[in-house]
Amino acid sequence: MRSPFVRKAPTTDIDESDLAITQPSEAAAGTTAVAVAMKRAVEQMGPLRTARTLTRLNQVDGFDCQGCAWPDPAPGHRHTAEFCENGAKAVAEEATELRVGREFFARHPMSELETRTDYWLGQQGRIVEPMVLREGGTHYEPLGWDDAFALLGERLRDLDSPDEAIFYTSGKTSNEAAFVYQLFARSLGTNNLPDCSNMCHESTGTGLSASIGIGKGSVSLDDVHEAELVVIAGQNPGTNHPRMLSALEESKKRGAKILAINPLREAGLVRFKNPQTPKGVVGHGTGLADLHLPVRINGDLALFQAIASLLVRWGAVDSSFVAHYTHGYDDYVAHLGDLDWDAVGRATGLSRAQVEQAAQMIAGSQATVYCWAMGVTQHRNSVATVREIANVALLRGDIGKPGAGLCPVRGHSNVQGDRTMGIWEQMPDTFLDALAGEFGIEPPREHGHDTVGSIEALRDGTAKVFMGMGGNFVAAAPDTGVTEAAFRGADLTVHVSTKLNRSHVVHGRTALILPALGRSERDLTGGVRQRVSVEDSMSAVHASHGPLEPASEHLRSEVDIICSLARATLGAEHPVPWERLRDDYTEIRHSIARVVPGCASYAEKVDEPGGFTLPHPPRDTRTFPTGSGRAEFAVSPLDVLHVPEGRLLLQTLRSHDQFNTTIYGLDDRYRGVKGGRRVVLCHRDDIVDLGLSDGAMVDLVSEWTDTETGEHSERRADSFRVVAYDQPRGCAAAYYPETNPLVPLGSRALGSNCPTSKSVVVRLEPAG
Ligand SMILES: Nc1nc2c(c(=O)[nH]1)N[C@H]1C(S)=C(S)[C@@H](COP(=O)(O)OP(=O)(O)OC[C@H]3O[C@@H](n4cnc5c(=O)[nH]c(N)nc54)[C@H](O)[C@@H]3O)O[C@H]1N2
Ligand SMILES: Nc1nc2c(c(=O)[nH]1)N[C@H]1C(S)=C(S)[C@@H](COP(=O)(O)OP(=O)(O)OC[C@H]3O[C@@H](n4cnc5c(=O)[nH]c(N)nc54)[C@H](O)[C@@H]3O)O[C@H]1N2
Ligand SMILES: [Mo]
Repeated sequence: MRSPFVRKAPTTDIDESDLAITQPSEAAAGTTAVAVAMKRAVEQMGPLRTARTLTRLNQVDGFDCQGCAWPDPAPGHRHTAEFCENGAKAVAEEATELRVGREFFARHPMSELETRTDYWLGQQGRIVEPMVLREGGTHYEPLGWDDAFALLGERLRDLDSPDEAIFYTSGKTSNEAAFVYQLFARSLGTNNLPDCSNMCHESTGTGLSASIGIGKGSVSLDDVHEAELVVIAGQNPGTNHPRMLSALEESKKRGAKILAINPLREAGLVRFKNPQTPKGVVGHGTGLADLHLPVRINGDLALFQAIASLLVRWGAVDSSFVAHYTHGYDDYVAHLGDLDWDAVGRATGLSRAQVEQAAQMIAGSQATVYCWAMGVTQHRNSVATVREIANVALLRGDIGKPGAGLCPVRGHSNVQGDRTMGIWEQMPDTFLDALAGEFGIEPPREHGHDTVGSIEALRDGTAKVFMGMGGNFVAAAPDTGVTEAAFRGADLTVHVSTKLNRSHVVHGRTALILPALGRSERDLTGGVRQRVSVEDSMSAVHASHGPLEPASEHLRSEVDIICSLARATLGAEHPVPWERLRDDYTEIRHSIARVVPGCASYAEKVDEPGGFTLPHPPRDTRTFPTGSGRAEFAVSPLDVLHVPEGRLLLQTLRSHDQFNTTIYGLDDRYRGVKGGRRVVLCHRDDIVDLGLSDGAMVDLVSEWTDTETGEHSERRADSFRVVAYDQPRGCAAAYYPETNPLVPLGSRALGSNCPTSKSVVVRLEPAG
């Protein structure tokens, strides 16, 4: 019998007429967060499973949270409850007792499912057996695993070229699964390995690789604790990385200052009530940000350039660091000499006094950690912006010393690990050589498609099969209209998934769903208890052991699915020992040790308590693996994003009740939005100037001109309620993925090809 606590799946979709707006909160977390976490967990999992699950979350012998990539404290320094409200929601989402079995699919024709929101689809429960939608079929039907592998294997073998297949990865995939997945794609003969990172921190990877020679952050959790100043730009940790707030509280306790750079005054940036300390539960909490700069959307490049110019002017430069470790300083200083303060004002919306105040905080700190996330990476100028942040760190010598460094805060819990394991359409030849040497295969050398390239290839018919290792490509990708049409044109779309989502109901001519074990579940592949490993945002790698009984006996692990598929596709004669890798993941770890740089003795090291940290030359020894052997100052033109009269610059962001396209609930508690999602937050005066009123219903129309072709195009998303919300003039915010139809496929960050989801020019039309 099912626990009486288990909530029923919703029978209807979101009813936006229930929407209610209240005042935004100042403080994040505290008792409300604990209460909400427990309520959600018990509703989904029942009390026993909740207790069993949450006590193992992020513990040394437990499992890694499926939520964000924020690191765990060292063993011995962890709380009994080392998780946050949103981590608990992520776990409950996976450990739900609701099931989507063959009866569900028999009851719901595709004509109905394709009208459902991701909220409804995801809340129906865990998928329990492989399903196929045959060409022209009206319903998904069950099929056996062997038949599923045979079908997919045959389609892959029949392609004219392996480059007609695309292998996407979302960032929850473990290192072991990621390693065999890229090995399979390359054994087949393609580098088409797009991932969610292409829409996320790609600008960080591109920018940092050019500036410091490695695309990852240079800090440890201790550095955050020991910093004198923590800069947080374009990130909403109270919602998306709540455990970061505990680290910031620790830094504050030791005297650190915090500088928040964000168009919105996000609750977690202002004040924090730690649910894990008695004071945090009952008291007023810790004030976090010492200075909040309400930067105009897209103004960060100008802001950091202006800060750099002040640091140089004031002589607040670590000249010894610059002389020993950097290249390009003179050109950079010459460029800063031409700084146009009017342009800085237009780009940032900030006064010179505000910029000077921020620069003084940086000049006055001997150890600064610079954090950033999507508010920095999803713009046309994002690579340049990341490099400008790095420029400031270089001026201050803030790399490779305690309490200082660059800290891109990653999204998905293993997105960084997946890239380390070779999930990238352009892995360097050194990696491919090692792969060839280890397995006796000949990996292709030509670069593959990234996310945007994959959509274009599907749209143009040059790609025919899409396989997703987790994720929800159709909903997460930009330009929903174009992406959905591209998907529908595919011969075959395949998803390895835990829950139903939009990418299963917008599909190719044939579609397959292959249901996988989640990270919270026991993995007995090959008849033994397997574990996997993951890498967090600070390059720390450790093992993860799922404690729970699987949602169904038919589920298979991602490693099992990939290796079995590879065996079915490539045959028994293929040089990679697919079955051996599948039956003992330690074999995969031994191969990782020989192929992936920095992973010597991988199998042994992941099992040490707390795991190990991958080498990072700039952090470890101030060695910069760039062409010049030094950290590179970047000279970037200061740009001001032009928004035509009567238009707003829209950012698409996350509410407090979602994980990317998975919608947990309908409350964005800290921002005071309850019971609905179709809102557009605008400045009070802009609402008046546009002839609208608070509460009015509008359609959002994005306007975009392709700079290469000069072609102008418009995209629409209908029925949003206007909500007056404090932010710089000319800016607006609305939730992703409802706004993805507005993000043009052609609008991408220069250098990284990341869709510009945080700067969409829109006009608001009264809803028709
Ligand atoms: N609970 C939960 N946790 C998550 C996720 C989730 O959906 N839910 N998603 C995960 C993933 S994959 C990721 S990548 C991360 C995302 O973590 P965030 O980057 O925090 O996510 P967003 O909601 O996109 O928030 C972007 C922030 O940047 C600000 N911003 C927007 N434009 C600009 C700008 O031009 N300049 C500056 N300075 N700020 C700007 C916004 O106001 C907002 O505070 O979180 C991860 N963790
Ligand atoms: N407009 C706009 N678009 C954006 C963004 C934005 O800020 N604005 N952010 C971008 C960012 S940062 C990212 S990272 C992408 C996210 O893009 P994705 O990673 O593709 O999307 P998710 O919503 O995280 O994927 C959720 C699905 O993953 C599956 N899943 C969950 N857990 C598991 C598991 O353990 N195994 C397997 N096999 N499947 C699992 C479930 O079926 C679930 O429905 O979206 C990007 N898109
Ligand atoms: Mo992300």
